[in-house]
Amino acid sequence: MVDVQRVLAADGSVVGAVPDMSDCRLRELLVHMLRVRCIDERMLKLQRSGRIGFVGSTLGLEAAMIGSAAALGPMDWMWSGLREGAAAVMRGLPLDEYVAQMFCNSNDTAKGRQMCNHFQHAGSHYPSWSSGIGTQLTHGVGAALAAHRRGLDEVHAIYCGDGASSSNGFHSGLNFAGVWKAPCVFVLVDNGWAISVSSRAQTAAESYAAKGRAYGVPGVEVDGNDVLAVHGVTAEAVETARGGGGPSLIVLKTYRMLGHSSSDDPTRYRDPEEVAAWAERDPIDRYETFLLDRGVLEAGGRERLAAATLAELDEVIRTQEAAAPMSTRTLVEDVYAEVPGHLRRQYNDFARIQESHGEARPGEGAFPL
Ligand SMILES: Cc1ncc(C[n+]2csc(CCOP(=O)(O)OP(=O)(O)O)c2C)c(N)n1
Ligand SMILES: [Mg+2]
Repeated sequence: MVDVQRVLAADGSVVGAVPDMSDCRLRELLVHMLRVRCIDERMLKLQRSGRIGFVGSTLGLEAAMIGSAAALGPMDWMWSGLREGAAAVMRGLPLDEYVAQMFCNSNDTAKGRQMCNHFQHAGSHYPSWSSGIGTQLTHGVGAALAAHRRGLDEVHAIYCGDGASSSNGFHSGLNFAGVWKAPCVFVLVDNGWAISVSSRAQTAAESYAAKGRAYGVPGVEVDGNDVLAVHGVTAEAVETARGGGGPSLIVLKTYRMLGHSSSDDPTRYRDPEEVAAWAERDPIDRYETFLLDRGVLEAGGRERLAAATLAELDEVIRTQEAAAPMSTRTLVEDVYAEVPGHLRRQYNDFARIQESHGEARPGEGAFPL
């Protein structure tokens, strides 16, 4: 049996060593977790009302995401799995860029080359998500190693899900990192499910943390709904990696409260009692109780913080929903310094068809040949 590291019990009582953090920093963690939840709530509503196409919910994962990402410095890198977009907001991804990506409008920095809900932000060292499971592990390790060889003080946090632990990238990534002592931290978010495959059915290993052993990468399991435990363990692993001590594998035990995505119906494959049991371990309720007991949060503080975030979000949504769609011309741009003749001809044909179906404004972006 692997011990699960914990600072706060599910009822918010203290059962481990509280990390040495100022009251202001402790409160900040709650603010960011609430932002994750508010963003999730608003995006789901937009999707359900047909205003955006797709959402991968993060309900229940707030402590795992924020506790771990908050342990990184601004020079460090964060390689997302499938659900850490709101942690990038904490690291500097502007909220309007986040929402623009959800609408895939003309402000989307991915220029519509990703499906929505796949973020990137160069400014905060947050590379673009990959829908292909597990690819980020080898990319992240390579980048960590390159940074080390160039003498840069960077740690690369590489996230993946329980399902991704069965991908090729997981094994080559951990092996590569172990052999070369790459300055990285693997954050495996075990949220109970990989679409409809239960985490228990994903592996015959005694635990996900034990998987690191084969590669000489020490593994630890943490209560992923306990933001203080997640933060403390990640901070230690980041320090080790920064000091040349090599990579670690952190397994965050948490739960995906809603479906895999807005296209999924989880009631078809999981027991409502399991979901109800995890609702009792809500990461925000737990942390709120701790902060109230400690006098760092005032009664009604959570509601006021959430209301302010929702108001900010609604303003951003209004602006981004009204923004122009991405120009279809971007389909053929950015590959060649100058769009070659054969692509211009194909695009012009396409633009004519779009116009005749009323799906594009007259002459939109057509290339004069
Ligand atoms: C290489 C590859 N295989 C299969 C899929 C289909 N797929 C998308 S998400 C997913 C499950 C991912 O589960 P997990 O890693 O636990 O992440 P979570 O969705 O729980 O955050 C699968 C199998 C894919 N995107 N890429
Ligand atoms: Mg999962």
